[in-house]
Amino acid sequence: MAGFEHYQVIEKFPLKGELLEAVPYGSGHINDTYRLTFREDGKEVQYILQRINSEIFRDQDQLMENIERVTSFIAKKIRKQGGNPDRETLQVIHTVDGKPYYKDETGHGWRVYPFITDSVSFDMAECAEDFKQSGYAFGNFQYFLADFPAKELHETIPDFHNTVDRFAKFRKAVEKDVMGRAAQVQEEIRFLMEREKDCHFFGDLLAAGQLPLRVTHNDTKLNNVLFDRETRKAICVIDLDTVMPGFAAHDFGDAIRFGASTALEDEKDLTKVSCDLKLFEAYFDGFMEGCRGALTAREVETLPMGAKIMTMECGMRFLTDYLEGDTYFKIHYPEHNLDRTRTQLKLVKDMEEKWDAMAEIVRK
Ligand code: ADP
Ligand code: GN1
Ligand code: MG
Repeated sequence: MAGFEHYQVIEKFPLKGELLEAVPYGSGHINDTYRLTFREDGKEVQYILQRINSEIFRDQDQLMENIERVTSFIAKKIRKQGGNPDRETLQVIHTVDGKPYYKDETGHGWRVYPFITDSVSFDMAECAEDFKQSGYAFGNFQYFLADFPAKELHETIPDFHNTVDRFAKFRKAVEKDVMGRAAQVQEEIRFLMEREKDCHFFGDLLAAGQLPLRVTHNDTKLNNVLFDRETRKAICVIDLDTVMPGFAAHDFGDAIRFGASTALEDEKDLTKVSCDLKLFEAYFDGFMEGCRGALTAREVETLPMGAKIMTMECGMRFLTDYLEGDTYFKIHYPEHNLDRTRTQLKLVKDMEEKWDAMAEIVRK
């Protein structure tokens, strides 16, 4: 099959039948994802095969342990509610040796999930109702995990949403300027430097005992939720690599950053990029419904700040990667990370201008 060469990996998993197709799938920035189609007893059966990014996820045993624990915990809750765990949560398919993933000779981990059939994911919200659905799914995800023993989860990427630490790494990248790109992005650097104090917001509240740590998803982009193709209901939260203790407002905020934007994350025409308050409100409603009253009043109050800080942090991460020579996020052309940076900074500016309206939506 054109572009696919990992046949020896497939053999490590108990997948039966004739392989009809293996194609790259989805638009994630981190892992290499393939959709496999087999013909088994006259029926077509599909799977997701993923090469886990071993540069980013250093301890893949711990990573897969987290995912198995979280998915089996969620599956029990789904069953109790009369739902269908085959459709509403990911489930890890073990290797023929009974392991949760296969490590190849180069140290890369590979895992297989059943493909959730008749599902789609979106890189942009097509309507407020879809986005509200995804808010419900992520709120519900948090609700399901509210009594999960958070301390037993491994930190798969240390300091993942520690914005103060992200800022320090960004500053270092500017100082080192290994690619000689800093001169070209002075405006973007200044924009972020002027907002350094915002980076402390959540850490300070935690230290003051004003916010709880919860089990959060930490990567709540719209394309990390699968929708039923027919009913357009959000069915399953995916991409569980970063499930760790965190703040509810970070999960809310990262979703707003990506899904309430009126343009794609890498749109070049910045006049198209803004934060749509109707989408913001729809997500808020869905998220609150999904959380089922679990959030404290203080947490709810911090949700708009979660949106601003997650957007700023993501812009900072894209710019750091651009300055460091594009070693973290997958890029499809040389200035991809710079285009992504610019949309995020435009969104931060737009959120600052719409601040009162955002605060009013969560106050009501
Ligand atoms: P990344 O970390 O690179 O973002 P994801 O786990 O999010 O990887 O997978 C990339 C894309 O593959 C998703 O956005 C989704 O479209 C699709 N996908 C992942 N897992 C499944 C699954 N079990 N069933 C159907 N589609 C899936
Ligand atoms: C990455 O894996 P993916 O594409 O869903 C990244 C997120 C960023 C996002 C920006 C593990 O998410 O943190 O917010 O790109 N995931 C990781 O689009 O770094
Ligand atoms: Mg993803």
